[in-house]
Amino acid sequence: MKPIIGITCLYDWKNEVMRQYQNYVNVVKKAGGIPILLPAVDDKEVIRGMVEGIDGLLVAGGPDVGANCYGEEPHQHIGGVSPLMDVFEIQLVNAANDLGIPVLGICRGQQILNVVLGGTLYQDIYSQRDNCIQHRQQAPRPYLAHSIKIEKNSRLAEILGTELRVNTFHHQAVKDIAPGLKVVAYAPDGIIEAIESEDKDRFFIGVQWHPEGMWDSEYNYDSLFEAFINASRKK
Ligand SMILES: [Mn+2]
Repeated sequence: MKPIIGITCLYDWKNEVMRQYQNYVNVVKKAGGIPILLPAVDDKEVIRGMVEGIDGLLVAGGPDVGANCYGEEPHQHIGGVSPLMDVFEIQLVNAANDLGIPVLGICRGQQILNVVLGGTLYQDIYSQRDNCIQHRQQAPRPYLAHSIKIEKNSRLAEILGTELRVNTFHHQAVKDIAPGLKVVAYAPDGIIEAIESEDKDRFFIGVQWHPEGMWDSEYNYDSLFEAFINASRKK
C-alpha cells in the first residue's frame, strides 16, 4: 500500500482560487506516494480529520509568512501574505506533530515548521542582513544557483550528503531556530537552508530550496522524497 501524502495548496485570496504546482504532485508520485491536495481551511476539527487521513505531510512553497505569526510588526519589505494559509498550515503542522506523521517543508514550508515550534524569520534577508548572496535566482527552476553545506551528523546528510548545490527562490529565511529543531544546512552567506527535528526518530525536515523543481532534471533529489515517503509508510 502506497502512503498517502497530503500537499498544501496555495490560496490566492484575490481571485479566491486554490491551486498547486504540478511538480509537487509529480515528485510524490515518482517517489512512491499517493499525492492529494489539501485546501486551506480554518476549522480545527476539519484540519485534524485531514491529518488523520494522510500518512505524510508536505508543506509546500508559497507567499511570505505573516509577521504576526511570530509576534512581529510587518517590515516595509515583507511581500504578499495569505492569512488563511498561515492559520491553516500552523494548525496542520501542529496536528501532524500530535499524530506523529512525517513532515517535509519546502521553502515557505520550512519557515512554517520553524514558526509553529516558536522560531522566527527574517522578513526580508536583503534589508535585514548584510552581504547576502542572491537567493532569488533569475534562471530556470532546476538551475542550481548556490552551494550549501549540510551538517555531518544529521538525517539530511544521511540522505543527501554534506555538500550540495541548490536552486533558490526566497527573500525570507529562518532567523531564530525553534526549540526542538536544529539547523542542518547553511548557504555560504550564513543563511539557513535546512532544519530538522532534534528527535532522531522523527522525520520532520525543512529545506529552503525547491527540490521538487528538479524532479525530472539531470540533478537528482529523488532520495529526499524517497526517504520522506518511506518514513510515511504504515509500520
Ligand atoms: Mn537560498
